Amino acid sequence: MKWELFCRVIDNHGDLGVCWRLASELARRGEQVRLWCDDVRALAWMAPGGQAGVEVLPWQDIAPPGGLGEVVIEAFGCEPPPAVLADIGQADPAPAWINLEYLSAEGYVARCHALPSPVMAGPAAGRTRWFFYPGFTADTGGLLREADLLQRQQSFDVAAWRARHGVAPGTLAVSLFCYEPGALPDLLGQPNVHLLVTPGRAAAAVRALAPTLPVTWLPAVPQPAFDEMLWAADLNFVRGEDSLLRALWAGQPFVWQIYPQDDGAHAEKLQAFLDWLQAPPSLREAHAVWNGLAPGTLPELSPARLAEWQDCVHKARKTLQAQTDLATQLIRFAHEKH
Ligand code: TRH
Repeated sequence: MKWELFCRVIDNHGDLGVCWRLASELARRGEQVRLWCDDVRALAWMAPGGQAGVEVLPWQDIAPPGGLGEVVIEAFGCEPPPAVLADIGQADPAPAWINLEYLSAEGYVARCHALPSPVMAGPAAGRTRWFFYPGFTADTGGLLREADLLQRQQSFDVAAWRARHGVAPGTLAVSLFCYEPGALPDLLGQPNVHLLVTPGRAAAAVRALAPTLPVTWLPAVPQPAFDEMLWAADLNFVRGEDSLLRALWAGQPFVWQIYPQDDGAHAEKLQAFLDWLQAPPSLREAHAVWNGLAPGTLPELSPARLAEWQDCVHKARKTLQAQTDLATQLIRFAHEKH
């Protein structure tokens, strides 16, 4: 099928990061995707090689050249431009029009997944838009997982990566992709740590604290190389949406800095995720402190503690691997609704 995927970048890299992973995975499965985005600058490092089957276009208020695709996806509730809405209103048959939502482990996700939302006004009046919720349980839209992910991971050389990045044998390699967590000084004070710092906000936050421990300042790398960093580290600090999922697939212990919301809704969202994860108390405590939701300091990163966290991640990953991935579900859903 032909897919029109609309993405607006609000801030940071998750909006485009998720859309690019989805677009390229759909294309690898034989779909044809046009990705319409208002700010594609990050693709220069996230996906410098592009992907056969994905055409990237600037966000513009025009009818899609050559006719509207059979599927229209608006990512995270960004409404397509009026000319596209007019096409949706007129196309016969109507396209499968899908709102791809943010990822959450909260209970409303399963309740709202795949619900219709009839459009009452505007150029697409009379059409139906469908909610598609990614999620961690079988009654949701599932999670993005490339068909070749496991194979790529199995053939990856962890030791070579660590040597290339100057990680001395016996040190704890900790990757850092975060905003500005108040508990960052705690992490910098942990013994025997080698920090792998991603560029942007994480690097600025670390630089401001003048760390004394060994640090590798990483460049911005393509998504597959970002995944490799997560596979190579002993502990991953991730943030937002896409890197959380990648940390889960990596199977290494991780601590997630959730995207903070003004109304504080992120606290409940984090809780729901930790409940789903069946996180042990020390991992919950680390999340509370790292997200500024509880006073205190990060627990010591001892080998026994990291082994406990890893065990928890492995169990969760195994459950997820038995579920149908998002691209498979989305293709099925689009066929059904077209
Ligand atoms: O950048 P983020 O904080 O994005 C956030 C979240 O998506 C959040 O839910 C959303 O509301 C907000 O943006 C607007 O974190 P996230 O989601 O992990 O996205 C980062 C992307 O950047 C991810 O696809 C991985 C990619 N990346 C690389 O490909 N290479 C790199 O070197 C780095 C540092 C990141």
